[in-house]
Amino acid sequence: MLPFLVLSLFVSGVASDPHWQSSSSLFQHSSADNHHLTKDEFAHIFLEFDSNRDGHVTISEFESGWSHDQLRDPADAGFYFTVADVTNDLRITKSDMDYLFTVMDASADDSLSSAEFTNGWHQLFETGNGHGDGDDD
Ligand SMILES: [Ca+2]
Ligand SMILES: [Ca+2]
Repeated sequence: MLPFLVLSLFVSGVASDPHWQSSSSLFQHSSADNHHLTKDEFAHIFLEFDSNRDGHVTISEFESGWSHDQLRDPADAGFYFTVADVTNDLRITKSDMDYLFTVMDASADDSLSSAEFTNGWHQLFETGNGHGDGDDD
């Protein structure tokens, strides 16, 4: 009985790995060659939450994907979503992802190095300063 319980906890809780916990592990997880992140690989970070596969991530998809991982703080979901939803239309679409990618791609060569990604991620999600237009009310 107990081994089964432990196993099912493991499968439900740990199977989706906590890679959003750190930007460098997120980079390693997402980059095929471990050196660069293409625009598609970057988009895939967000599209992992797109449970109905329609190409954009709604807040409810994001929140349910997020809370799947017990190691993430559920209170962070809304914050991350708000930062990623650059266009403020309550869905993370290709335009949002392209914008975030372009902001992070300091050398403008259409790929993100590990440094560009971790710096950009830190700027966006760890300082809470993703929207630079001062349009808070
Ligand atoms: Ca969707
Ligand atoms: Ca959006």
